[in-house]
Parts: sequence; structure tokens; C-alpha cells
Amino acid sequence: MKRLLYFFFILLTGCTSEKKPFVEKVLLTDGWEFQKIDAGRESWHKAFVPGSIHTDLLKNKLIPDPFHGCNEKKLQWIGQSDWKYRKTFCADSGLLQKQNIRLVFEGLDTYARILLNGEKVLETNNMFRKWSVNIKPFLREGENLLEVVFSSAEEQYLKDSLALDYPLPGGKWVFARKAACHFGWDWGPKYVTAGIWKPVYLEIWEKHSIVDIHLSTTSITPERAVIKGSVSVHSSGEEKAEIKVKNLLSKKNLYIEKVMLHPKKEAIHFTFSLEDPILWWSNGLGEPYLYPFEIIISGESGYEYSQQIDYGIRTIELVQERDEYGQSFYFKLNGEKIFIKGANIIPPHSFMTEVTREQYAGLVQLAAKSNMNMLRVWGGGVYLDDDFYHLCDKHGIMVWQDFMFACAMYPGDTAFLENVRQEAEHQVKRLRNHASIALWCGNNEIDEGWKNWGWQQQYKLSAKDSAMIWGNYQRLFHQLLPEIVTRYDNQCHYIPTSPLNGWGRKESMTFGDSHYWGVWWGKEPFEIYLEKVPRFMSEFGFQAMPALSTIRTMQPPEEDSLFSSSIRCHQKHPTGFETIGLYLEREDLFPKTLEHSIYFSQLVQAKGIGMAIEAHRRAMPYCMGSLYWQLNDCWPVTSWSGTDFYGNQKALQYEVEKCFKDILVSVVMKNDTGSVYLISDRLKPVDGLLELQLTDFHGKNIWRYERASLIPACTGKHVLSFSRKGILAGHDPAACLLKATFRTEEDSYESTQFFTSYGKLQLSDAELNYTILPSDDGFEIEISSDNFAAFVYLYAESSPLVFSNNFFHVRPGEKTFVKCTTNLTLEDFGQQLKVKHLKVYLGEGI
Ligand code: BMA
Repeated sequence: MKRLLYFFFILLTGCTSEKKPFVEKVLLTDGWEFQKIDAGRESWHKAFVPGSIHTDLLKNKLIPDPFHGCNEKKLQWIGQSDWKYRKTFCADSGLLQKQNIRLVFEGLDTYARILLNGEKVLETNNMFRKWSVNIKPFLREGENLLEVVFSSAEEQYLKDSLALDYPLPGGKWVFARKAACHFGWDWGPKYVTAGIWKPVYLEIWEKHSIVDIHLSTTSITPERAVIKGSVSVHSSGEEKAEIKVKNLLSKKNLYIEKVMLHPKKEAIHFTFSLEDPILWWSNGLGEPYLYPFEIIISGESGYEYSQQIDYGIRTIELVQERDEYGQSFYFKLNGEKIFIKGANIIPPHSFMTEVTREQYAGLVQLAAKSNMNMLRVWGGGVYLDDDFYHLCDKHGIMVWQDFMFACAMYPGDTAFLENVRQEAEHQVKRLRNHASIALWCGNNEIDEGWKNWGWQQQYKLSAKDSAMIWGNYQRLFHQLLPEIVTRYDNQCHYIPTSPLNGWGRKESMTFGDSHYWGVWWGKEPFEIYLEKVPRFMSEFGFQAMPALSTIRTMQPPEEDSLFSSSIRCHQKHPTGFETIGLYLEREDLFPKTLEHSIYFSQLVQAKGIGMAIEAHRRAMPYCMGSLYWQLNDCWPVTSWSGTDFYGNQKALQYEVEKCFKDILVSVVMKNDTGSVYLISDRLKPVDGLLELQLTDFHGKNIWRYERASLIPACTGKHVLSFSRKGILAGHDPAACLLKATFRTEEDSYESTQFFTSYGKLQLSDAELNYTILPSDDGFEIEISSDNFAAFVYLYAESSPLVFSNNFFHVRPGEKTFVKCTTNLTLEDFGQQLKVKHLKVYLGEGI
């Protein structure tokens, strides 16, 4: 008999050793096994919990790498099968005497039956809920058998759709409270996972259990911030207790009070204040200051509960007001109207249990380094882990949080709505103490889909069924979810959907937020971005290929060709490569090899999205936000991401970093007229010197302009216009570049403008010289060139590498230093590093 020891550990930080915790937790993550439901008696394999069936099969070497080649096609049977997990654990007489013993699953994906000693104790149908059940009546002294039986979410879809007498537009995710993208998306594989995807444990308590703590700031003045708190508690007996709020940094007690805990008291309410509060600011505007509060509840009997909450004092408002143009959409942080800069984030892995804290940290730090102040957690994925939101608090990245509904019409029966209510309550309560949470949004593109995507005809919906489906939509997104946000998170706004209007409608440019997909889906030229400027752009994007080292993980080098079968299997948009090709042609770029495709697609993506971001910022305050699609990937793929699955930054990511700096000098050409704008996000006016310099590629000066300029706080202004013909004075436009620089006392901001497509540039051959110098955590590369070298590209063939700068220009006589953090040895790094530039790719061979 396998006897598993259970161990106690103190649930939350801060409990002193003499005090006993209110609630003891016994982790049940070890010793799990799994098998296919119809497999024979012997075929049990070791399971890793938290995990998923796909990762368990992979770790047991029972399936090939799901991300390699076209393996996705071969592995669909996993999602269509049912699976069983089991483990045993031991309960001694001491445990059985405890008053309350609950089995808690922080997350089950998705349709599961839980049996304890052969008896069903729980049935689940929502991966976004926390499930907990009293198991005291089912426990035995000695060995206990815990089984979790997962039924296929795909099969469940078939059952659910048969039970409904009309079709629901969208996809196979409509009934399942499960990440929509598990069923395949236009950037992700179809892996319909199942598994115990979050920790599982026993929760044991005698008298009291603290369910939840909520803090909210009720008023802020420069002298004082007032914070209201409430602690939800379950008690099975009476007890005198003390509640204390401490600032762990100053070691000061902010609140102490005696309370009486008893079965009828469901919450303890308290209020405390802070003198001279330090506010939480978003990245770029100030310090995202967090107060380390500890909330301690100690009972007379020696039991104690304590929790640390790193709390930010701030106000965030979303202002949607009718105005002369339509309806505004802007955020105010601490009373200041701010321009939002950021991206949409998708699940960082197809198998979410594989995402480490380091990976979350990498993504949030990337957002901060890219000068972003907001990420939108997109509604077709998952509510992310606590770690992610803590990191956003710490780095000043505000979070636009979608509820997990996307691109489909959902059911409206009572059971479904109740399931969603429980999910939403759990998620809002889990996330509401985070300073970073800025907005709750009901869904992604459902209102737009219903009104613009022709679903009614496609699914042949009768007028009656249409009315019912739309009624259900209203109940869910216009009643249920806003009620929950209002009740549980009074600090944040709710919007039912994003975008407010479909991109084909003219109102999408004047009312609320917009997803502009005329570029890419509509195949319009990038220049349309200069005209299609909405009040807030919450999605727009263009695809590029990932780095060569990422492609190497999908296929061996001998399979390299422009679009091998593996590369095609890792492109999920039906006409993805054709669309990329069309835009490359417009830029006079014609790839001959895989490497050309990678480099050219990245250059063109960066150019298009950079143009859009600059247009949005120039239009401030009419337009007050720019969130491009998409920050990251969930597997190695050609997609809209700025950074690929293994962390290689595409040209876009470097471009974004420049375009999102607090000050932007932007030059825009329309026919013969060039216009120069200066834009600042700073909360105070800024003085500086604007310099424009037109040179040929050999560095010869053709035209120069200089002027002192003051940019008012938080706005953009047009500084001057020029005639292209005039400044070129007969020089070949294809051999010149215009550099615009704005210098402040501390910093300098630059932008470069060419006058023809990239493919037509008359670049001379340039020989790059580079030296690799070892540095603390990697290498520094010093680069120079004998001639002007455009878009210098550093990469490695087989290792993911992140460079401090990339896709930059090197002028003769200048030295550029680039850092690379890596564990590679000097020899390996030297062998792997490739340094190329545009002229090389435009030439015959590379
Ligand atoms: C957006 C998103 C996703 C999709 C992307 C690219 O509208 O909401 O549904 O992946 O477009 O097509």
C-alpha cells in the first residue's frame, strides 16, 4: 500500500511560529497517475499536477512534441478522449476529528467528475472557477482514493449543441467555460486540453476560515488617503479576536480593533487612513508605489490569519462622454488624462501550466521596457495567474481585463448564467486588490460579430431565434457582468464589449474604442492608418515570421524552404502568407529564401504598426490609446506578435519601444508635403531643441533645420511642414534619409524617414565590423560600418537571443553598442551570431 505522508504548511506569509493558522492546507499535488479511460488495468502513467493531459503524455514520452512539424494534426485524438487521474492519500484519526475538511481545486479543465473512495463528491464544468467541497463525510481513516475523471470538451460540445434547437454562432467553445483558443485560433493550435491545471489541496479548519480580503480607497487628498477594508469569514464557533493592519515597511500599525467572530458574522469591516499618501503611477509617469500592508486576524484561542497585500493608492477612470465628434474613450489616472500605450496579451503557452513566473516576469518587463503602460488580457484565453497581476502592479502596467468570452454567441439558460456568475465573482474578487486592474470588459468582438459578420444568414437563424440569442447576450453582458463588477469592484469601470463598433462602420472612428482591421484583413495599404484614427485603438496588427531559431524548433535545417509544410502548419491564418506577400510587394521586397521572408516580413510589420502608433499619438487628445495586436505567442508561429514564443523580439518590438517613448518626434509624408510633430506624454511641459537633418547615404549634408521648441504637457503639436522636393533640391530621394531629433536636457529622441519603399532604396554595399566584448551577464557587441547600413539585424541560427537594440541604422564613422544577455560561451556566441543589413538582403545572395 502506498502511504502518502501529508504535510502541513503555513498558508500565507507572516504567521509567527507560536500561532496556529486558522486554516491548514495539505497539498495534494504529488503521487498522481493517469490513464485513458478505456485503457487496460495496467496502463497507468505518472502524472504531473498541476498539469494537463497533453503535457503528461509528452513528459511520459507517449506523444511527440506537439509544437514540432505538423504534429498537431496527429494529436487531435487526445482532446477527443476521456481521461482518468487518481491518487491516494492518508488520513489519520487526528485529521478526521477536525471540524471542517474541504477538498479544493483551484482550477479544473473543464468537465470533471471527482470521486472520493468511489463516491462522487463533485462535478465541474468551468476551468475559470475555484471548486471546493466538504469531504468530511467521505473520508476514511487510512488510505483514501481520489479520482478525477475528465470527459472530452469536444464531445461535450456535440451533446450540448444537440440539446439546443438552434445553432449558436461562433465555434466549439460556445458552451464550454474553457479558453476559446484551445479550440484553435488564427495564431494558435487546436489542443483541447483537460487536467488539474491549478493546485489541489485539503483545507482544514476548526473555527474560522478567511475567505477573502478586499481593500478599496474611498478618498484621496494630498494629506490623506482613506482605505476601506472588509474580511469575509466563515466561522463555526464564537471567539473574541483582534484585527490589525500593519505597514510592513514603516512597521506602523494602521488599524487595531477587537471583534467578535461568530457563525452569523460574515464579514469584518474596517477603515484606516494614510498620511501624505504616495500614489501609484503607471510606467513612464511616475513610480508604481505599493504599500506593503499586512492584515492580521488573531483569535483568543491562539489561531491566527495573516495576509500581505501590496496595495497601490490610485484612482482610475474611463471617461466615455458625448462630445462634438462622437464619444470619447480615455483613461484618467489619479485625475490626469493619459495616453494609453500597449498591446493585447494572449495566453503565453498552449499548455498554461508550463508558464513559469520567470516567463510572466519576462513579458511584463518587456511591456515596461517597450514603454507601455497597459496590457489587454484578451477574452479568448484565460484569466492569467496571480503572478502576472503582481508583476503588473510592480511595473506600473495597467490591465484591461476582458472576461473570457470571444467571437461567439453564448447560451442564456439559468444554469449557464449561474456558472458564469460564480466564475465572474471569483475572478473579480481575486483581482480587485491589484492597483493595475484598470478596466473590466465583457467580451471580445461579440457585439461586432453579431452586427457585422453575417452570422444570422450563415447560421440560418430565424427572427425568433435571433431575438432570443440577442436577448441572452444582453442578459449576460449588459446585466449580469456589470452587476458583479459594480458589486465587487467599485474602483473600476466595466464596458460590455470591445470594440464598440465594427471597423467597417464610420462610427468606429468617432465613438469609443475600435479594432481596425482594414489593414491585414481588408488588405488596405498601411497609409490608411493615417486616416483611420479612432478615439482609442484597442486592436490593429500585422503578421511577421518568427526568428530563425524559433523555426528551427519546428523543423530541421534541411527542410528550410520558403514555406515548408512545418512552416505552413505554423501559420493559422487562412491566407496569412499571401497577405504578407502582398504587403512585401508593395514595399518592393521579394523574398527568395526563408531568411529573406523572416527579415522582410519583420521590417514591413514594424513599418506598418509604427506608422499606426505614430498616427494615434499625433491625434492626441482626439485619440487617447493604442494597443496593438499582439504582444506574444502561445507556440512557435507566424503571427501578429511583436515577440515570438521563445522571446526573440521581432523588428516590431524595437519599433514599438521607440514609438511609445514619453516623447515622440514624428515625421509624416503625404504626397510632397512633410509634416513634423512633437508629442509628449509628460505631465509637465518640456523644452528642447528640434533638429532636422537631410543627408545622402554617404553622410553628405543636403538640408538642415533647427529650432527650440516647447511641448505642452500631455499633448501633441504640429511644428512645421516642408516640401519634399524643396529640401531634396534635386538629389535622388532613393539615396537620402531625413533624421529628426528632439533633444531635451536629459535625453534625445530620434526618428528616421526614407523617401521610397525599402526595396527601392539605393544603398551602397556596406561592410560591417563588429567586436564581441564579454560583459557581466552576456556580451556587448560594438558595431561600425564603412558605409551607411540600414536596418542592421542581429540574430542567431539556433539560440533565442534578446538584444538591447536591433534593426537600427549604422552610419560611417559611428559606433553602435548592443547588449545581449545570454549563457552562451564566447565561442558559441561568436559562432552563432549573425549581423546583416538591408543591402545584403536586397542583393543576390545572403
Ligand atoms: C482580433 C482578435 C483575435 C484575432 C486577431 C487577428 O480581432 O480579437 O480574434 O486573433 O484579431 O485576426
